[in-house]
Amino acid sequence: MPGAVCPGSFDPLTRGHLFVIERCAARFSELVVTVTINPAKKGMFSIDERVALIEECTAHLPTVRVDRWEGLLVDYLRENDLGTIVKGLRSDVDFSYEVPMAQMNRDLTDVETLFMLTDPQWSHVSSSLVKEVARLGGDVQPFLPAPVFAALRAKLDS
Ligand code: COD
Repeated sequence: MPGAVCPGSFDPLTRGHLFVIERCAARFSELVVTVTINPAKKGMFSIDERVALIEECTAHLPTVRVDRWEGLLVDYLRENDLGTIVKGLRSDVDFSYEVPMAQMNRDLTDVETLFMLTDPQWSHVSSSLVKEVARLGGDVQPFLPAPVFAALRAKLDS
């Protein structure tokens, strides 16, 4: 299959995200993990930090590269000659949120969105929940790749 894009805020990358990236990487000739920039939303991690962490955590995946994008996702696909969007699904809640975007993206440029079910052990894991639990002193190490956990600890300790 030709290349695909796996978009997200990744603030920060979790082991749920990584599960989806690893499985998609094995199924496409090229997978671009793209951090989408929303100027109205200030995250915990800067865009540079998110990109660097994803690069470190996907270094073992030769078909994966990491990029960033501000604007419509379908324009990113067009500019980079990519034909497919891949998204992780945790539950029917994700499904309800994702379907209108997938339909809108198909209306805009006929791009397809494929969904990859997450592993059940990550179905309750989100970047925002991990950050909230960590801020309140809970142990989030199981949910994060090691470099991300270290970066989160460093932020909370500074
Ligand atoms: N397991 C598996 N998948 C997961 C997990 C997990 N534990 N956690 C999250 N995911 C999936 C999400 O379902 C999502 O598909 C993806 O990973 C990214 O998640 P987040 O939380 O990092 O990022 P979001 O949901 O904030 O990203 C939304 C987008 C940035 C992809 C979307 O808003 C977008 O496409 N924006 C670009 C602008 C645009 O084109 N807008 C019009 C859309 S029609």
